[in-house]
This record gives sequence, C-alpha cells and structure tokens, in this order.
Amino acid sequence: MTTTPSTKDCLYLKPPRKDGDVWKKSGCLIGTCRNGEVITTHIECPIPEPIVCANNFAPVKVYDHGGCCWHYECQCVCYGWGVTHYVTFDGTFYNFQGGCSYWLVKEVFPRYGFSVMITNNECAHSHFSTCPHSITVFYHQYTIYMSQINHHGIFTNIMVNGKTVYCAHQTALFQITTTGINTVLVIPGIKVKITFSGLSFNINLPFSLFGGNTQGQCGNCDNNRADDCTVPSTHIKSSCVAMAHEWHTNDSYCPPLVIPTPKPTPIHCDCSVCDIIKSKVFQQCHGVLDYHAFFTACQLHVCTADDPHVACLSIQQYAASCAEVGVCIDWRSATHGLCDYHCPSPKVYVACGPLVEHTCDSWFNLKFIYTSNDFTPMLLNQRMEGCYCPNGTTLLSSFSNECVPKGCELCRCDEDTLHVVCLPKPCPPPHPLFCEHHGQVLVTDIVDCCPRHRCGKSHITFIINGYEYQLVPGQCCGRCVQCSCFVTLANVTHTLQVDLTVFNIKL
Ligand SMILES: [Ca+2]
Repeated sequence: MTTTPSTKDCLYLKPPRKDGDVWKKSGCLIGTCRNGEVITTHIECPIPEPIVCANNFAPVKVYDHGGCCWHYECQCVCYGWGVTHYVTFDGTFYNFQGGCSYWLVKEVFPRYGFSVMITNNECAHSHFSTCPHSITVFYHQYTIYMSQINHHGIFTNIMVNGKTVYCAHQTALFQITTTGINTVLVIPGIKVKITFSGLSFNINLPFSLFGGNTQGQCGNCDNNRADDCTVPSTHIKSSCVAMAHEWHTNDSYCPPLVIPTPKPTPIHCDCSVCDIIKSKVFQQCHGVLDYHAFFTACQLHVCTADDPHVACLSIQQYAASCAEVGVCIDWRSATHGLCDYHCPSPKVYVACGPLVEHTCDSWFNLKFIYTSNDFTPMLLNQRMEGCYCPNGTTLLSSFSNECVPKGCELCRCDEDTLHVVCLPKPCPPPHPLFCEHHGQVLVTDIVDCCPRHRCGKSHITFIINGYEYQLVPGQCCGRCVQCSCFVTLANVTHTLQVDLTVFNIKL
C-alpha cells in the first residue's frame, strides 16, 4: 500500500492560501504557496524581441502599464535644418524649399488633438530663398507658437493662445524652456518633445502612441520608409520633394512650387570641414545616432553654397540630435572659430548647459529646477548648448536679460503675487570726483555691488585736425604727431584717416 505524501497549506497568511496558490504581491512580485512556504518571484515577462529601426536610431525600452515588463520600440524622430533638409520619422532624407505654412505632423485618426505646423518665409541674411520662421504646435485647447527674434536681448518669441510668455513656462499639460539657442517644448501626457532653434527643428514622438498614425512632411511613423512620401489624398509620391509642397495649410497663401535648378556641384570641392561629424569629436554619439544624413547634407551645402560657414548648420543639427538622446558634445571649439556662436550681451556661450538657468527668483528656481514632477523624466540630465550669464553672475529673472553679480540682488516676498521678487541692490549715488591731472580720466569700478569712482590712467587718444596728442615719458607735456593725410579738392581741405578714400582717389 502506497501513501500520498501530505502537503502543507499556507494557512498563516491573510487571507490563507492553499498549497499551489499563486497571487500577485506588491509591485512586480508574485507569491506561490509551496508546501507551507511562500516563494516570491518576479512576474514572468516575455523575452523582448530585438528590432531594427528604419531611421537608424537605437530602439528604446518601453515598459507596459504595470511597469514590470518591457519591449523594444523605435522612436519617431523627425527633423529639419538649414532650410532645405528634412528627415522623416522613418529616416527618409529629402531636400525641399517652400515659402508657406506646412503641416509637419498631423494625426491620421484624431486621438490626442496634436499637430505641428512650420511656417517659412524669406530669409533676411542667408544663402537660401526661404527660411523657417516659426513652429506652431496645436494640442488640446492650446496653440503654442515658437519663433526666434531678438527682443531686447531675449532671443525667443513664445506665444500661447496669442499671448506672449517668458521661459520657463509651465501649464498642467506642457512646459517650454529655452537655452537662448534651443527652445524645448515637452508634453508629458503624450510623451512628446519638440526642439526649435530658428534654423532647425526636432520632433520626438513615442511609437506606442503615434505609430502608424502620423502624416505630413514628417511622413507616417510606422518603421517603414516606403510610405513616407504620402500626400493628403493618401497617394504615395515617388519623391518626398513633390509630397512636401502638398502639405501646405489651407489658410496660407502658397505660390506654385518652383523647383530651382540646382547649381552644378564643383568638380573640386573642399568639404573637409564636414569631416568633424565623423571624427572622434562626435565619437560618443556615433553609437547612438547615425551621422550619414548629416554628413551628406553638410557636403551638399558646402559645395553648392561655396561658403564653409554653412557646414555649421548640419554639424549643429547633428549635435542637437545627439543632445536629444543624452549625448552633449562640445563641438564648436573644434571648428577653429568657423562655427563660433556669439550670444547677445551679457550672456556667454556654454556648450552643455542646463535647460533652465538658475535665477535670483527662488520661487522660479523651486518650480523649474528643484521640483520633481511629470516633466522631470522627459528632461532628465539633458544638457544643450545655450547662452547663459557669465561665471560669478546670476540671471536676475526669467523675463530679464540682466546678469547681476552673485549676492548683489535683494529679494523680497511680493504681497500681490506671493512670489519672491529680486532686484539689484539699491546703491547710493557715487561721490563726485574730478580728475584734474594730465593723462587721468574718471574710472568706475563695482565694489560691494555698487559703483565707485576713481581717477585712472587715460587710454583715450585725442585726435584734432589730423594730429594726435601723444605722452612723452619723463616729461610733463606730450607732443602732437601727424596721423592723417590732408588733401585740398575744390578749395576744401579734407582730413583723411589712413586707408580711407575720397572722391574715389585712394590715398
Ligand atoms: Ca513610414
């Protein structure tokens, strides 16, 4: 006679479990009662299938709703730069110029009330006939307009529903920040991030929400390049150049497309400036973002524009796309001055700065820098190039362009807004001082945050009637030395600085 071995239940649990019971514990753990003992294991997840993305971006890990299991997904990244170059979500590269408003992204089946429009117009100073003027994002009840103009030293123009806002700006649904070069919009609810820098844009959407449901100049993000050049009538064109024009918005005047005759590419073209894209300067980014489209565009640009400076646009766009995926590169310093960026005074260029600059307003700092919220994961550790206050100074407020010496501001709690408001420390007027000795001038220094006068050595030269007063060492008085030319024409004597001309006579 055989006997079945007796098993024990887990009757001591609340609720009690029988032998073999399986139940979900906290988080991603499951419990199993086995012969009176509780065995805890991780939820079993399917083995993630490796995928290859048509746009050459590395696939990203995406967790399911419970946050326990993950799978690979491609990223929908569409970008354009230097006016003519576009790369669709799935990586199709094309060149297009048009002076209208166009849909970059629209949903095929409206789900999230999200679309993106670009407006191009005539270029002020450029090799191109049209330049991007603005990006407009439509989301729910919001119209978010971003353009770049220099407005009293603040180099961005952001409007939300027709009203100007200053960065950083945040609502329950979105946040806009600017580094002075790049303006970044994030919408956590649909995991959207858009970067705009005047001559370039970058639109990043999650495949899980938008996969197979986008149309416009950025194409359908479905990991398949074959349908990228689809026009509004759903017909697929043989080239995206013909497709791009047909996405102009209904209410914009759009002249017929004139495809300019491309300039013949010079047989001998020195595009070596573009080599930086594939050099070790960008080595850290090569593994995460394919550079070939940027390198090709760079060569094309340099050879047709006959100006090496245009290379900077393609290099900048590659650097911006690298920054999007978390790799910030200090590349301008490696171009030997060719691509130097000049920030509006008093700001200075920083290659890898924060998206939000620290200000004297502690309420602002708390809200945008120190508080962790829905926006934080989308901008985690992201660094980008931008214009910032010089070392030793702090930006007075987000809506000023004033950098004050650290500690030179006076902050108080404003009774109307209940925000901390900071202003430069008030200073008494400096004592009057007269510098009467020869060779001395009034000099103003900043001491303890306030101006203080002193008499300093003159570096100013006096030029009168073509003679310059020069100091003579060891003597009280200097002497006058001729430093200009004189010419008498039509009974009038002219004084001319060296190398200047009058009446087309070179002197
Ligand atoms: Ca596609």
